[in-house]
Amino acid sequence: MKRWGLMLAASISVLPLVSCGAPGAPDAGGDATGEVTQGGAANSRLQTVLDRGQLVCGVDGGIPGFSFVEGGEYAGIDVDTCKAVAAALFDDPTAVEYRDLDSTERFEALKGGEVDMLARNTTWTISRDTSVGMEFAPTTFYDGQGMMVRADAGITELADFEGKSVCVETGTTTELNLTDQMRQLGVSFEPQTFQDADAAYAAYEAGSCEGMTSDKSQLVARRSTLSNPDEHELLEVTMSKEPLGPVTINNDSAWFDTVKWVTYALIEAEELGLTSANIAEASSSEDPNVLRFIGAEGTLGTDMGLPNDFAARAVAAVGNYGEIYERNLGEGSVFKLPRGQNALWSDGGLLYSPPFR
Ligand SMILES: N[C@@H](CCC(=O)N[C@@H](CS)C(=O)NCC(=O)O)C(=O)O
Repeated sequence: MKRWGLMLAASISVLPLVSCGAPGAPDAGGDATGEVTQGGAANSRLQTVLDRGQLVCGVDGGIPGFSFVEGGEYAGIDVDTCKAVAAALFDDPTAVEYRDLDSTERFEALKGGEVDMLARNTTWTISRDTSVGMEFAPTTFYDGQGMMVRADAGITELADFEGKSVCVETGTTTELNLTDQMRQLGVSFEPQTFQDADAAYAAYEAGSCEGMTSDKSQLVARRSTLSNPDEHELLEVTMSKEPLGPVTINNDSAWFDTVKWVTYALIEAEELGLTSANIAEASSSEDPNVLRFIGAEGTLGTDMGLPNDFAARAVAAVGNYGEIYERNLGEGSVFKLPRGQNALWSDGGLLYSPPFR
């Protein structure tokens, strides 16, 4: 298989920002309804989740490395995000009910309150963030759209799809990017759309389309489940930017802040050198950043309506981002994907947490 290339890293410049707020006096939070939700769970889904004692997390459920049932248990990088939130709230990473959602039902499930959050390979786009009514927590996997073909198909670039067909799942950025790319290249191809990923991959495997397109991480993961993985390869092409991360509903800043800062906590822990193995001893650290992070000093957690040690609980349960990545997608997994853009900013990647201050 051709190694899937990393997307061109967007160059990011890091500007020092100076906060003028008094220490320990967080800015008042508000939302589009004008409702002030800072520092508490009242009228927020945060309270609903706390009262229920369990998080309902919408996942894909069919993507090894992201969310997949193995030996009766959900596992993957998306699943670990759900577990981290449950651990932060309840000190119990198992306090999660998972709901498998397909691409077309995911946003309605969130809007209808059927799930509290999505951790489901969902790309952050302007329309989803605005008109669709979602809030995007930090990106947990920087991806890009790829194309899988049979190794012996004689297809080496998108232009080779003239008169050929591509299987794609409907309701995705994938479907839209594919149309854009082929239009730009002037290639007439036949899209075969499916609502269900299993049906799309089955059609591709049965030869009813010459190409299968999706986020590259998914293609790599799904390729491992085909009958003869070595007969399929990914083209050296990246059609889009696909920043994937957790999602909550608009106009609930207390809940959005919870999911956002638990996610950041996993990234910040890696930067601070805090792991599932050493977090229990972190209270003996002399680094004020560590002490604030774990809640041994300050009131960062309680100011948000969370346990003050919410970040430490999340890391104790699932590890820092680096541990999560290695276990599910990196060297500790069958995929052995290099970190690439998913490395910390300080290692040349794109992962960056604002300060825990
Ligand atoms: N990241 C893209 C695609 C997400 C997506 O739902 N992709 C489909 C495949 S194109 C999927 O995950 N199917 C489930 C699976 O592969 O098991 C988006 O947010 O629209």
